[in-house]
Amino acid sequence: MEPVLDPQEAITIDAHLANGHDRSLAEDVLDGLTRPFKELPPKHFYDARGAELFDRICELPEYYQTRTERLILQERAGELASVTRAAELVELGSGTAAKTRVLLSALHEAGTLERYIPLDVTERMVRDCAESLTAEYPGLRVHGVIGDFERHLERVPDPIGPRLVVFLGGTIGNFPPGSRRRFLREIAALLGPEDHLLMGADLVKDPEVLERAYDDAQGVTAEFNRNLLRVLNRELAADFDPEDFEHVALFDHEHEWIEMRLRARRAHTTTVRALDLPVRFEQGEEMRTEISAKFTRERITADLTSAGLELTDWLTDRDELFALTLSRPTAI
Ligand code: SAH
Ligand code: AVI
Repeated sequence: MEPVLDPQEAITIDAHLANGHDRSLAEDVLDGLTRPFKELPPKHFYDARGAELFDRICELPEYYQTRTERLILQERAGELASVTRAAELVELGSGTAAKTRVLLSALHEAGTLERYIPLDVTERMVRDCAESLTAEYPGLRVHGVIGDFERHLERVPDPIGPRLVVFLGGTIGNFPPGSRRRFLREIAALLGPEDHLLMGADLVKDPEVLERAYDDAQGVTAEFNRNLLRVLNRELAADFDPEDFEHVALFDHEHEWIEMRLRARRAHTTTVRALDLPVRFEQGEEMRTEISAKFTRERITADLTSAGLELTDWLTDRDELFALTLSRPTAI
């Protein structure tokens, strides 16, 4: 018999954002919009509307990443469950945990899974996911962490047994190379000698395929990009007209990453009233809103090694569009 847990016992939620997140948005805007080349970090895309638009992106024919990663997980989840024997799964940037269910089911069937720890900046997603997963997996405890994975990793609760940390979707590609390695070191600090990290990485491929994935025919990614301006309007009383900006997605061959930008259609000045900050845009001026790095096996292995992690398995699809890396702390 599965143990039956009272929903109140099964779910714990820790919230670490409160006003802190607003402060980080204000700091990022003050820093990023006063630079000669304007830039904002991608974590601010994900308010309720941004999260919904991201879900729609995942269903787009051009956005091969989600379905490919899901397929790899479906093919290999049983094996991952028996190798890791994880009692808990910690997920960074968990979102709706749609693909995670494949892993949770395999660990549940293997009889090792006790706890799931989703960590995400979007409060609603952490709460909804805790409720649905405790209903779907009898006996599972969910300890949700509403937080910023760049600031709150030390708030992940202490382990209760073998741990599997997962970082899916290729979100590691949204870090520039230097911070990527620093972040991987911080993730490594969550792992004991028997624990594992499973991380998704989008692979280098035909630039046309990549650019289409970030500039889809229906314009969903364009709307996701422009949603950032709506976040600034709401949170910081800015007066952007999103229609003043055009969505740009291009592959940077030198760095092997996609850049998303917003290009001003006309010269104008907006005001971020909460910061008393006028921001001037010239016609055609571009603001960078995201990088999404594409990897080779060599590059991701080098990043993991520099963080004290050794690659133990490389899981990919037949066309090598996407890969999942399984790694663990390097034995000393
Ligand atoms: N893991 C899911 C979602 C990927 S989208 C998937 O593979 O489909 C990126 C997710 O990371 C979003 O849910 C977003 O809210 C979250 N996120 C982005 N930046 C974050 C940050 N700095 N800290 C915590 N979560 C973040
Ligand atoms: C979350 N992250 C991995 C996505 C990506 O592909 O870099 C975000 C995204 N941006 C545009 N489309 C999807």
